[in-house]
Amino acid sequence: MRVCTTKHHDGAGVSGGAGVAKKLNGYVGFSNYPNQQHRRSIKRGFNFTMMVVGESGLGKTTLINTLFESKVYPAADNGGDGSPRGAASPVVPPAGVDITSVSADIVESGVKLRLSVVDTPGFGDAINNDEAWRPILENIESRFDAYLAQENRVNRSKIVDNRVNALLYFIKPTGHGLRAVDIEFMKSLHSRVNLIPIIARADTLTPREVEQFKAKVLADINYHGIQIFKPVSDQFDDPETVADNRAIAAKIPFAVVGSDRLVERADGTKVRGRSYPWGVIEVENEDHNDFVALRQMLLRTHTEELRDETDVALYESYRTQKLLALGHVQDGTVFREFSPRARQEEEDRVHAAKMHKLETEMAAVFKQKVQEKEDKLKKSEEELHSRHKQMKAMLEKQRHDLDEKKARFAQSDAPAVAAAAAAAAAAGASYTDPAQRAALKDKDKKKNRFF
Ligand SMILES: Nc1nc2c(ncn2[C@@H]2O[C@H](COP(=O)(O)OP(=O)(O)OP(=O)(O)O)[C@@H](O)[C@H]2O)c(=O)[nH]1
Ligand SMILES: [Mg+2]
Repeated sequence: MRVCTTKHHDGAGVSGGAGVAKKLNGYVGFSNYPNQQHRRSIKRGFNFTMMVVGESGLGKTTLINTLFESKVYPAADNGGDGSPRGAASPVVPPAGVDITSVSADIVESGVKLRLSVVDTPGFGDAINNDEAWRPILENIESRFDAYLAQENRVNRSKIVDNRVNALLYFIKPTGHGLRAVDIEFMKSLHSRVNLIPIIARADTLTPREVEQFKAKVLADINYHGIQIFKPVSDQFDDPETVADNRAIAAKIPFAVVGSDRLVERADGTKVRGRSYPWGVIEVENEDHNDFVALRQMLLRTHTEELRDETDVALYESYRTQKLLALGHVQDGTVFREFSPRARQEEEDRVHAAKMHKLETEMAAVFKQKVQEKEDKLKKSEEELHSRHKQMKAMLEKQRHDLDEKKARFAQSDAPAVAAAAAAAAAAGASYTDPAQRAALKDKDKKKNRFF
C-alpha cells in the first residue's frame, strides 16, 4: 500500500507541494474505497444518454435495439414496418429534424442503467442541408442549460442529468469519405459532445472497402481538425486494459451491422444477424463487423469515461462560455489551485501593502503635527514680538516723559539746586575726593589703635 503525502514548507526555496511516497506498515482500510463507490453506484444506478444522428434508413433505431438486445426504441418512426422513413414516404417532403427521446430502465446483474436514447430522424434528408446540424446543437445545449439551471437552484439534491454523453454519428457507406454535410455536422458539434463516428450498414461494403473507407474517413477527420472520442490509457491502467483500449481505438470509425432479427446459421444455430444468399453476417462476430467493439466501449469499458468527459470537459467549457457571456466574472481566489508558496507570497504582499499604508498614514500625521507646532510657534513669536513692541513703545514713552520732566525740572529749580550743591560741596569737600577720604580713613585707624 502506498501513501502520497504532500509536504508544505513555509520557506522560499520550496516550489509547490512535493509528493513523498511512504509505505504503510499495517492495514488502514481506505483501500476499500472503490468498493464503497461500487455499492453507492449500484444503489443509485447510472444515467446514460446517447444520441443517434444520421440520414434516414442508415440503421440508427436498429442499432440501438441491437445494442440493448431489446426494443428500447419502438420501430414506430419507421412506419412500423422497419422500412426507412425517407424510403417509406418518398413523395412527402421532410419536415426538418424531429428530435425524440426515449428512456428505459435496464438492469443487468443488479446494476441499474437509466438509458435515454435521443433519436433525430429527418437529419440530412432535406434537399438543402445547410445548417442541418443547428437543431441538434440547440438540443444538446438546451440540455446543458437545463443542468446549469438545476445547479444554480437552492436545493440541488435531485438534479436530473439529461446531458448527452455520446453521439453516434452514422456515416453513409458511400466509399468516398465524408460528405460536406458530415464534415459540417461534426465540426459544429465536436466541442459540445463526445462524437463517435460509425460507418452504417457495413455489410454493404466488402472487408477491403471497409478498410479503405475507414482510412478515408479518418483522413478527413484529421484534415478538418474534428475531435472525436477515443479511448486513452493512463499510468493506472493494467496492460490488459491498455491492449483493449488500443484494439478499440484501432477500430474507429466503427463499421457496424445492426439487426433486430435472429437468423439461422449453416450449423442450424440462431444468431442476431443478417442473412444473404451467400451467407450470414453475424452482428456479434468481431470478424464480421465492429459492433462488439462499439458495444464494449459504450457499455462496458468507457461508460464512465464518456460521462466524465461530458461533465468535466464539454459541459464545463460550455458553462464557462455561457456565464462569461452573461457577464459573470471568475473570482480568482475561489478556484485557484492551492500552493503554499503562492499563499505565502500573497500574505507577504498583503502585509507589505498594509505596512506601506501605515507608514504613509504615520508620515501624514507627523507632518500635520509638525505643521501645527510650527503654526503655534509662529503665533507665539508674533505675540512676543508685538508685546515687545508695545513694551518698547511704553518705555520709550516713559523715557520721553522722564526726559521732559528732567528738562522742566532743570529749568525751574536750577538756581536752588546749584546753591544746595555748593553747600553740600563745602561741607564734605574732603569726602568727595577719594584721596582725601583714604587719608581720613587711615587717620581714623591710627586713632582707634590707641583706644
Ligand atoms: N443491410 C443493412 N440493413 C440495415 C442495417 N441496420 C438496419 N438496417 C435496415 O435498414 C432499414 C432502416 O433501419 P432503421 O433502423 O429504421 O433506420 P433509421 O436510421 O432508424 O431510420 P429513420 O428512423 O428513418 O431515421 C431497416 O429495414 C433495417 O432492417 C444494417 O446494418 N445493414
Ligand atoms: Mg429510426
